[in-house]
Amino acid sequence: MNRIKNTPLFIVAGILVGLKIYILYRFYFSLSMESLFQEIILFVNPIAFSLLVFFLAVWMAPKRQKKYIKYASVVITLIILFNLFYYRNFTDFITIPTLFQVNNAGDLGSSFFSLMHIEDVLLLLDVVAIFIFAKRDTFVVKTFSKQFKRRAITVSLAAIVLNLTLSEIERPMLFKRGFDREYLVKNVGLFTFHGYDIVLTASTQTKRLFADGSEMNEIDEYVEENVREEEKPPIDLSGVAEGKNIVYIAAESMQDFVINEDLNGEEITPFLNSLIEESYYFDNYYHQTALGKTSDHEFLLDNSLYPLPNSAVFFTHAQNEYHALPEIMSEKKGYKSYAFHANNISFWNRNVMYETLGYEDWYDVESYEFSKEDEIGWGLNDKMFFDQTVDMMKEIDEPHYAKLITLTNHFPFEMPQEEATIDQFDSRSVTLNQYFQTVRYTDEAIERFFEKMKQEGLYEDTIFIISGDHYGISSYHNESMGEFLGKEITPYDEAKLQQVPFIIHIPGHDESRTISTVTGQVDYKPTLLNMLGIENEKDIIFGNDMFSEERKGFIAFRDGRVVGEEYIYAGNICYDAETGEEAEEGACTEMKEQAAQELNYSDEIIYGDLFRFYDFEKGEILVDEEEDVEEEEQDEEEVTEEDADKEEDESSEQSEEGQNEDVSEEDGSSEDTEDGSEEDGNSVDTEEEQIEDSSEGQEEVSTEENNDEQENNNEE
Ligand code: GP9
Ligand code: MN
Repeated sequence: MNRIKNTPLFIVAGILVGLKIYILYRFYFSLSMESLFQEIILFVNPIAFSLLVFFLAVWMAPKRQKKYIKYASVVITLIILFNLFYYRNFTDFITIPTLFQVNNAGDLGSSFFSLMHIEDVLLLLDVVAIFIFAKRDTFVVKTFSKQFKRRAITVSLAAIVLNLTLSEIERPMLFKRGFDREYLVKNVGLFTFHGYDIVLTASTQTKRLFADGSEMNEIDEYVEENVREEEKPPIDLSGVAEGKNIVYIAAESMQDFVINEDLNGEEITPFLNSLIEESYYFDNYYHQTALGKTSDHEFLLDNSLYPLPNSAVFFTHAQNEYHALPEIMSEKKGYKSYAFHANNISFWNRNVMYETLGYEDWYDVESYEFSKEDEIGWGLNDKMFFDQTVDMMKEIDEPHYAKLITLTNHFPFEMPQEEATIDQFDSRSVTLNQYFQTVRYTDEAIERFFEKMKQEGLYEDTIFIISGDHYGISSYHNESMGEFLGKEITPYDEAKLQQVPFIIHIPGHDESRTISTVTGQVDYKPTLLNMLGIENEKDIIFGNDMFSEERKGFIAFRDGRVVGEEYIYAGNICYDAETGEEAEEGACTEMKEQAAQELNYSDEIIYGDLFRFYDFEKGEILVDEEEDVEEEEQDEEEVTEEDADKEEDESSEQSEEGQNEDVSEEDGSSEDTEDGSEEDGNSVDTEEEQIEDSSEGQEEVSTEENNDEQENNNEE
């Protein structure tokens, strides 16, 4: 008993609050637990965090110690409760940007009391206990020895390091990639997550703050000279999709090497192979994704901008202004866009980003009915996913753009063997061996989808686009991949392995063709817009219509690799694109430099949120009217003050001649400003001057910064 009584108060508080947070994670939030390892992290994290917070008390004098312990427990509890109420309303955690979204805060306010549950009282018990202990001096509060302080800090820091190490093992690059707020909270805890969010918001806002739109001049010029096409593509599909529904299927991790390929004499993707016979098939089409994987591919497709080098843009820049496909399709042709994906909508921050990009609505895991037996790998199997999606598609508005994202063929490509319809490959890589089975499963699911679309009478009026989002088999499996392909994998082959299938199937359209020009995800937006007959000449894009002959001629990867029509730059070697032989030095230089420049421009747009300054109709930089009005008002105020001064001066008998001259000069200029045309002319001039001045400075800064980032990325 004495021993317990001798325990310092901060330790008791640390344990109580830590346990409370654990109980909250485990029983109040509905966090999905995938493994025992995850369970361990979920327990270690709150204890580690709480110990760190309360152990800081050892550095304080006894009186302050008590206060600190009491207040810390209150603040932690308030943060917890606010998150809990928010979670009950939005199944998500609070972030700074969402907190400032008026409707979010409003929603929460109006339903505040209905979000409180009786069991929430339990979350206050520790605070009450801590207050009583502090008042009655139940536990020790004293000045601690230096040695004790050092030990306390070491223990708490060690607990945090343990937590971060475990979470890094569970989810590598968690902070860089973001994934999902639920993953972050599960692995590093609510409070570290809030810290991360604050740092993230501050850094994105700072970069945004320094941009003034002048940067767009150079970017617009580049796009005009190098990207925008003058001629219509020779295969004129312009307008072919007009008024039709568009269905885009993102086949998870589907690479092109499986198409028209056999395993033990059996076709791996029999349905897609047969579909290709009646479609446009691009067999030299590349994914260009980075850390944000599936979400990067979605970003590339909708915007024709590049993903970011060091973070998932869906996560870090979801509040930016974009000029995305769904928005343009809606404005120009009245299309409504929908996304279907049987995962949590907060994964990759899709709930926020879809709204930004102009999606009308989305259907996530909550919209699908299934039990545990219907799951393969990451969730609902693709066959049931498509079945239920067709039913939902009957209900959505027309014409629509529907994005369907599959899930079964996701790493680690595991599936019940009784459902597999093709043998595994036989190599040292279990991942590659299994891959063929899940790919086949998705192929069958897509076939079923087509059948059901036909049965439901939805097929004829729809244009189907099927593509892979990114690689499934990483270079880690090169040896086994080499066995499958029957050759040793060089950096050249590795680059070519980034091809994902791209198929456009137009029911009732007679022509079919395999097109082998170098194309990539950045080309999707202009291609689709042309097919829809949408004029979009002034857009800022980095891709071309895939059917065009007037193409840039290269596809830039985020890691510095570039695939061109004649050369491929990979692994710091320039290869002949045709033969895979090393080419003469310098053959890749021009293409490489242009690719790097494009990536920089794209990054500048995203970091600076530059589209808020650009008029996409006119292809001009927007003049900030608000700022102009403010400036005008300020000018007017100054003039009035000066007039008042002048009157004062004039009325004073001691006024000096010089002063009067000054005033009359200023007075003269004020007359000029009254003349509307003069004023306009003046303000434009000054603005242009400012734009030129600042654009040089900013260019330098951001290019350097981006180069640095790219180098880092390359090293990784
Ligand atoms: C997640 C799914 C898979 O919802 O799209 O994402 P990935 O891990 O491939 O980026
Ligand atoms: Mn994916």
